[in-house]
Parts: sequence; C-alpha cells; structure tokens
Amino acid sequence: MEWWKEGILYQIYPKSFKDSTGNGVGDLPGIISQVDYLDYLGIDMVWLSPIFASPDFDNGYDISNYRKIKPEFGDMADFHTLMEELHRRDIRLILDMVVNHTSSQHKWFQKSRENSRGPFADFYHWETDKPNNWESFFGGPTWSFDEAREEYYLHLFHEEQPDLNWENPRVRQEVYEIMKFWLDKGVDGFRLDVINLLSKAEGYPEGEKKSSGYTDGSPYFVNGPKLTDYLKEMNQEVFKNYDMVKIGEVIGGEPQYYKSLIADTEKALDLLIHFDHVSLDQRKDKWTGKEFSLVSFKQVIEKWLRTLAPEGWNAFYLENHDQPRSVERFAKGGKYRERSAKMLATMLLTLPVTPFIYQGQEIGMTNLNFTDISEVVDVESRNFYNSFIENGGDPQEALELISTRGRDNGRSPMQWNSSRGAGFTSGTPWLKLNDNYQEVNVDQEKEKENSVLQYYRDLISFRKNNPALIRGYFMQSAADDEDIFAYWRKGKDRTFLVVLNFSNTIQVFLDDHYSKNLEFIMSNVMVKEDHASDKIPPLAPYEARIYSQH
Ligand code: ISL
Repeated sequence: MEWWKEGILYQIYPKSFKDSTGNGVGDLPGIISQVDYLDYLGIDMVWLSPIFASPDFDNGYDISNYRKIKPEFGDMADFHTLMEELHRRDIRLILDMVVNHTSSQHKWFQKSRENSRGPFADFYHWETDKPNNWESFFGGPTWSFDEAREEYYLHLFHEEQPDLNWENPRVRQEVYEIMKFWLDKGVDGFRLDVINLLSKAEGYPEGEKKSSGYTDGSPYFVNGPKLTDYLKEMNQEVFKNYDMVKIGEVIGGEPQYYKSLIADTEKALDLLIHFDHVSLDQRKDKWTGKEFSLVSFKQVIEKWLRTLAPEGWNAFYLENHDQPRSVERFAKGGKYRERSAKMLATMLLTLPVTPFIYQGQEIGMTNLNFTDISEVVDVESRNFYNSFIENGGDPQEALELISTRGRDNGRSPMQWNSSRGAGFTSGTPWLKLNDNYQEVNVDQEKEKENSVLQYYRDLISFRKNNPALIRGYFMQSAADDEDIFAYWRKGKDRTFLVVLNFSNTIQVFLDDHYSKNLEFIMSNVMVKEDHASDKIPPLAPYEARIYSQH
C-alpha cells in the first residue's frame, strides 16, 4: 500500500526539538518524551533531520559516521526506543540520508586525502588543477585545495562537506550498505538530501559568470547525465526490497523531468521536495527579495499537481529547517498571526498532496529577530553577512535580511511552555529562543479554545475522515484572482470547496456556477451560526473557509 499518499508527515529538527539533559541541544530522549504529543497531533510519519555523528559544520548535514548516532543526541539504544515508541502509535519513521557528500572527517575522506592511489583514492572528486570557478551553495568556491594530497576536491556546499564520487561503484555499494543497515533496523523510509546533484558532468565544464564573480555550475550537476542510472541502481539494490517511502530533495529542474523519476516503473522516488513555490519571493538569490504574488504561487502549485498526477503524487510544504517561518512570508503576522497560520494550515491540509508540517508550524511560530551577528549560527547566513559587509553593505540591513530570510529562523528551539528556556531546555539553548515564547507555546495552545494547534488537530482529523480531500479531483476557481485561492475537491462521495483569502482586506468571492447547495463546514474566523444565507458571505482578511456541496 502506498501509505505515504494518505499520511501526514511531521518534520523534526532534533537539535531544536527537546533537550533532555540541559546542555541546550535537543536529543533523542527529548523526542521520545514528546511522542505522545505527536500522536495527539495526529500525524502519521516523522522525518528526522540527520541524527548521525557529525562535526556540525552544517548542523548534521555533514556526516562523519553513518552508522553512529551523534553522541550529543544519544545512542543506538535511544534510537531503538524512539522507533519502537513511534511504531507503537502507528507513526512511521523516516531518516535523512545525506549521500551527495560526507563530512571531511569521515574516514573515507581522511583516507582519500592521504593517498592518491589507495582504495579510497577515488571516493571523492579530486583534480590537480582547479577545473572551474563554480560557486558553492553557501557562497565561495566549490573547489578547495587539500594540503595533504596537494590536489583540489569538489564541495558543492561547505568546504568540510566534500562531494562523493558517484562514478565509483565502490562508493555506491558503500552507500547502499548504509541504507540497508537502517532499513533492516526497521525505519520506514528516507528523505534523500539533494539527491538530484549526485551526477557531475564529465570534465566539470565552466559555467556562466555570476555577479559574485564565481560561475554557475548548476547545468553540470543538477539532474546530471548519470542521475537516473544511479537512482535505478539504488532502487534495484536497496529500495525495492523494502516497504518504504523515498522522498527526494531536488534543486532546480522541471516537473516534467521529475515525473519520469517518480512515475517510472522503476519507481526510484515517491515524493519530492522541490523549491519552486519557495523561490517565488526571491529575485537573483535567496537574499534579494521580490514581492509575493498569489497568482504565481497558484500557478506553481497547479503546474506540479497537473504534471505529476495521476501517475505520480505530490508532497507540499511551507516550512522546513532551511526556510523562514511561513506566517509572515505567505500571509501576515502581528494581530493576524493566528488567523494566518490557520489559513495556511487549511491550504496545506486540503490539497491533493502529502502535507509536510515542520515543528512549530502547528503553533504558528514566527521568525527570529537578530540584533547582532554573534547570535547567528547558520553557516550560510554567516557567509552572507561577511560578504555583504565586505562589499560595503550595512550590518543592520544584513541582520534584517537574515531575520526574514535566513535558515536559523526555522531552527529556533521549539516552544513548549512559558518557563525559562521555553520548556525546550533547562540550560542555555544553542540558538536563541524566539522572544514570543511566552505567548506562543504548546502548553497554552493545548488549553486555549480555537488555538492554532487545535485547528491543526481538527483539520488533520477532518482530512482523514474525508478521502475527497486526499484523492479527490482538484479544480481551481478564479485562478487569476490576486487575493483568493479557491478550489474544489471532488471525491466519490463528497465535494468540497475551499476558499482562502490571502489578503488583508475583505474579499467577495462568488462562484456563480457552483454557489448553490453549499454547506458551511469550517472557517478560521466565522462560526456556523453566523453563516445564515446560502450565499457565500465576504471573507474577512486571511479567512479560510471550507464548504461541502450536496
Ligand atoms: O537552504 C538553501 C538555500 O538557502 C539551500 O541551498 C540548501 O542548502 C539546499 O536546499 C540543500 O539543502 C539540503 O542540503 C544541504 C543542507 O545544508 C540543508 O540543510 C539540506 O536541507 C547540504 O546538505
């Protein structure tokens, strides 16, 4: 059964979820202590960002030992307990596999840099002369000189994250063994980090020059020449022998291309994490903004839904550990914070997708407010700050950009209660807490009627009881409307109309063709008693409504 299509996924960033020791860093026992909370929320799958040994140059996305739990997070016994506790509640466990690169401290790299002829010599991309001037994802060059081997090695991300050489069959076999190691323990799938970057074009051709002075190498490693061969082999050697979900994180590329990956008989991937809808408010890179346009947003959603379906299936997210919080990004904070969080939840949980909820989203957490660079931890944001200042930029402006666009916004500690440390830690948190934790936290949300958390729970259970919201036909209404996102979900037994006001003004929405026989189901603003007529009353700012049609 393709259980991942019916289920709802919850992403945990272990470092920021719950600290059980008081050292300021979240850990596995912390997650174990909150498994009942996950059950209460009603989700079906948990994706854990990397939990493996790592020197943390990129918060665990630089793995030094794939078979070892990061000691800060706990040990293998904790891992087993966590998996058992989740499984006992019918919650599946998905691990984050980072196999495009390792940590520079991984023993393969240590051996590879020592010797240009030994068995590990070709585990990474080594070149005597620097082949190109590609820019890394975190800024700066992708080739660094290694003093020991006296050659250059490739790293698309941080210099402590050397890219594995997938051309080498031994590398591939080693990775497959790691995957089997975890699947044999009973995990239910992987989220495959930047999986579409595995194959690099032969000769590493130079890219076009960018304003930074570096070049754009993406045509030579995004969906590279051998990617599909590697994925098919991975499927053949590993995936097809397990009941599991394969979620690929993919940068760039077109939905039509990905359809062939996920709808192919080889079925290498099941779900995708793409960036199209979270790139709409960016101009040339993530630091240069552009106004959010609802029409473009709707077009992107429609395009992916139409292209992948019916053979494939979409995942959808508004937040994760690389993205700022969604409330102010797609709607509005301040007095509209709760309403906006619920409106976005309504969209997420009524589209024909596997919804991904990121920790804290279900209580409407918001971005951080950085006032000094010393508070910023993320390598990408710190690199940005340095180059911005070097180029004569204003530090205050850089901090404002980091506070709205940087990755730390999604990584601030989970807000459990209003005590010091927000119930996340009894010590000093590794990254600063959001100032609003006394008003925005799980304990209060549990007690308060009509809270964001209660709304999430209601919608999750409503979705589960109404298959039309999962598999039903999706049809937009008023696709050109700049303020309203409205769509029908037509199932075998029921049809729903979802109307979302993305603006801060009152909006009239009429769908003449269908406005008859509508029964009010729920709204984040209005109660049923106030909804007297059988016409659709105007929508309040950021209101979301669900109707059922007879
Ligand atoms: O976050 C990004 C830009 O702001 C991306 O470039 C991000 O690095 C990219 O989406 C890949 O993400 C994944 O791989 C990275 C890791 O830093 C991210 O946390 C991870 O989600 C390298 O492993």
